[in-house]
Amino acid sequence: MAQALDEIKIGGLGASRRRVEDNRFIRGKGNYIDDIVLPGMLHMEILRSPLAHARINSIDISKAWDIPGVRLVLTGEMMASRNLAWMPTLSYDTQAVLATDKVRFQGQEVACVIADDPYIAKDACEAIVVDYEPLPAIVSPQQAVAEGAPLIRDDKENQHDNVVYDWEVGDKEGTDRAFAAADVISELELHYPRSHPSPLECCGSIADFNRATSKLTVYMTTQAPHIIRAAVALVAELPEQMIRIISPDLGGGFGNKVPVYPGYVMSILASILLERPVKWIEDRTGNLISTGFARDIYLRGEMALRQDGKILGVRMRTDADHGAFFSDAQPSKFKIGLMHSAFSCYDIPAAHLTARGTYTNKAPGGVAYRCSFRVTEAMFFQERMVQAAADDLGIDQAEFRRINFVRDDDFPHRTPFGFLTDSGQYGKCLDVGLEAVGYQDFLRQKEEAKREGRLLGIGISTMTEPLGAGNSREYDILGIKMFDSAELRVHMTGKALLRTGAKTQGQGHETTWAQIVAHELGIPAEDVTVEEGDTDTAPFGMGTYASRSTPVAGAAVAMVSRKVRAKARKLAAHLLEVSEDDIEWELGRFYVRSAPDRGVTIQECAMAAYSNMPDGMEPGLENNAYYDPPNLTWPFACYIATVEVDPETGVWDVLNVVAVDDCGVRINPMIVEGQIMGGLTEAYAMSSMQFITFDADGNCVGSNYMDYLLPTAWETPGFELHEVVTPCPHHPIGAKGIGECATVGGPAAFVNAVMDALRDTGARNIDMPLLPDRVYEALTERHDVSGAPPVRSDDG
Ligand code: MCN
Ligand code: CUN
Repeated sequence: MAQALDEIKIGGLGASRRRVEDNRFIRGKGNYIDDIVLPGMLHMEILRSPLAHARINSIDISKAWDIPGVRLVLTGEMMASRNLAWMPTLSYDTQAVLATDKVRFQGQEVACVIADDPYIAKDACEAIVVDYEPLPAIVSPQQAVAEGAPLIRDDKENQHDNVVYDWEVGDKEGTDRAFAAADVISELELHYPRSHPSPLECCGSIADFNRATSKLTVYMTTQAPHIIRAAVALVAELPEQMIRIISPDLGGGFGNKVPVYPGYVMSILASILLERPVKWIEDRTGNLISTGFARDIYLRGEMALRQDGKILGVRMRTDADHGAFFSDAQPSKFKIGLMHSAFSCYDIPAAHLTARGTYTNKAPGGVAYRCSFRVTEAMFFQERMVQAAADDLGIDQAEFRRINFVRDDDFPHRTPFGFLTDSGQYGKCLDVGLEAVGYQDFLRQKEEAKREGRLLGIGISTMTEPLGAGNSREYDILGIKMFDSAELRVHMTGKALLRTGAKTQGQGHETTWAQIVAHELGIPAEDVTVEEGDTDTAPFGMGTYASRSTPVAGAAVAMVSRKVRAKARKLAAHLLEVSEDDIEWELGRFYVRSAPDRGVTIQECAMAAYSNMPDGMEPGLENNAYYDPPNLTWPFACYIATVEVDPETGVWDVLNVVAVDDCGVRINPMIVEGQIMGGLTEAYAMSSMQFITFDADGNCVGSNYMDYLLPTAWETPGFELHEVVTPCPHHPIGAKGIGECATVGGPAAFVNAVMDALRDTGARNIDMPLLPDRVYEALTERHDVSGAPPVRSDDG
């Protein structure tokens, strides 16, 4: 009798299958944007502004034109004559493609040169003479709204101040009542510093316009090729079928490759004008100073507490610095992304959030860097406020969380800001973490250490976060609803080709999507090729960010596989000469219910689809599926860090990190663990070393890897991983997103741990990054250390 297939052996759900894409990556055979060389290709270089805020009096490009090998020099004025000096952003604002009137941040694009090689283009950029008239620079939200602040966006007709938006959500009266009834009010002010996703591969594009066919092909480092195609079609008024966006192998994205950058636009325009392929590759400094940054937001948080530990209400007031243009990619309904997902794992009767965004003389951005629309900031603020509140009440921090968690039988649960969570086991998740870290033991060790003058601390961060936009009812970008798609083609030999509208940047989709097909159809994962990123071949999709691929495109993969299975069942009935109703399915095989030995494999059905289909049946075995999820997915986690702070220097060492994640059913446990470890590494980086700051003139400090620090394996602590599994109730295979969880929840664990070690000093907060000198200052001067680290002016 035939044996059902072993799902793990065929690389189905739960198999820690090795990543198939790594085969080419570790051999140096990846195909990144800079690997692509087209016949007759020219090279583009961008001249960037050295000043943060200045009027442009004139730009003299004559010397640049004189350099042999220069093919084209573009300035804002020339763009303006084609109505292309400004482009719309994904948040209904405008952004300068090349500056015309003013420069508004250091690193802004002022001109570009297209030449035979990149060196000539660079030399020609240096030969361009720009006459700037410097203006005072604004480098913080506080300065932006101060009396007499210069108006940054004087290009916009109805903009009379530097405020981008003022937004509120929640129940104001209810929250006021909660505060009136509180025994204790806990307050905390925090800053989440500006940081940068900094993928190892910078951004770039190669535009190739063919006048003879009218086809525009653009190779581009983008996480969302179909959105780019739509944007090009709408902005440049080109027919959509004549635009092909190809996102080749990406050397990481981390959110940096969601926005539309001027470099992309200029390479497209240059290729149209010159009728030659034009390549633009950003250098590291260009990437760090001009492309989508993250965070840069201040919080004033208040919590209304009852003496017994119950949270009655929460007030949050955020002040976000959006830079010179509001270019976030985020659902259009929510002005500050999903900041209001804060406190979703806690049962809080009333909450209110007001959020203000301001323009400053810094690069635009705000919601990139493993964040899922500001969820990173939301969870950091939440967990810092939770620790402060527990301290204020004198309640153990684990116990305080337990008191306030939404209980397992309380789902579906309406969160304080109106989301609907559908499942969770937060208490269990915390318990697994406490057990793993040896909580009670550590508290004893901490007391003993204190007697020896040593400072130990433990930090906990628990959270649930919304991943996977949409559903299309609530989530759209520029009016385009958020759903996703998959297309599956089973060849006659039973091998298959799967395409989705997502775009992997290193997450391993080529490996994991094949595993979903293996689970649904019993076709071994190694027999399924996965392709993404080419708009001419991939079905429409909204791209990969907000850890939406598994929740949305991954669900579409399961659904399309089921459609294919439904047709295969008809073929099986035909081959077995029984009614479809008499057919049963087990992994990889249909059989006759009354005679289980009589069966056909999925591969035999595939062959029949091309060679022996029943009369009247359409040949072939392929289908597509569009999936609009009923809700977001709500993974949750508990991260715990223990640290020792050196009282002599402020240096802190991580002793132990425990992570307990619940992302529902894990498709590939090894890939999930890789995502968590990568996320924790970033969390450690942000809490300990990583930030971008600006001096009073708007000069960016953090424009290279000497100033902007990426932790290597040497600095990074080890991580101990555990799991809880609560399948997502509405996802076809019970999976939830995981791509950002550890980056989102991790930073608060580290900061809470250091603040716990410093508890006796009376300091309540040190803003990130917790550089040793800041920790030392808090220790010795016994006060908070707030705001972005100041720029040192040792030289002058
Ligand atoms: N996975 C799984 N089981 C689950 C959930 C996920 O096996 N229950 C697998 C997925 O199939 C996928 C990976 O884990 O291979 C991540 O899945 P998911 O959580 O769906 O996230 P996305 O694929 O949508 O990736 C986006 C997310 C984001 S938004 C950022 S930012 C980020 C991140 O992924 N950027 C990354 N992780 C990154 N990892 C790498 N290597 N490079 C980036 O640029
Ligand atoms: Cu916000 S970084 Mo990821 O969502 O691409």
